[in-house]
Amino acid sequence: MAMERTYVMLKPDAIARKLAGRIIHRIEAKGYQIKDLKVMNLDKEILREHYAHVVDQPFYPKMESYMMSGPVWAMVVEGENAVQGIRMLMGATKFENAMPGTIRGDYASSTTENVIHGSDSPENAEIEIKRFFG
Ligand code: DGI
Repeated sequence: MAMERTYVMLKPDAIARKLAGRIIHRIEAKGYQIKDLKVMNLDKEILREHYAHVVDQPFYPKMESYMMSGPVWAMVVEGENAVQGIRMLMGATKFENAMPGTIRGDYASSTTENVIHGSDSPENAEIEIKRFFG
């Protein structure tokens, strides 16, 4: 398996609800390394870029205000097969499909307020790391 980097973001509800430590513990326990981490406040511009694939969806305005409701923790996470591995730790996008034992399954309160982002491919991981870390 290949060493990979992925972009992970703890979303505003995770920070507001003080879940960051518990979520980072799960990432470390799986054997991944946090290579970079910063606290950020996102604006409309970076959100429209990051969520370009859903910007025309009816839920977008609600998601945009949620994503701007407080700081996020942006992270570069490294490990073997880290892109797919983080997606598995995260759980499904849809609230009703996120399995118990996954981060979203255990902590998400809706499909919008779903605690965590992780890149969906190695290619997007590199684009997203550049987007958030320059
Ligand atoms: O990569 P994911 O975050 O799992 O999912 P995605 O890239 O398909 O969608 C990006 C975000 O958009 C997702 O984390 C939450 C939001 N979203 C996606 N589909 C829906 C949604 N929000 C609502 N309310 N309803 C949806 O059907």
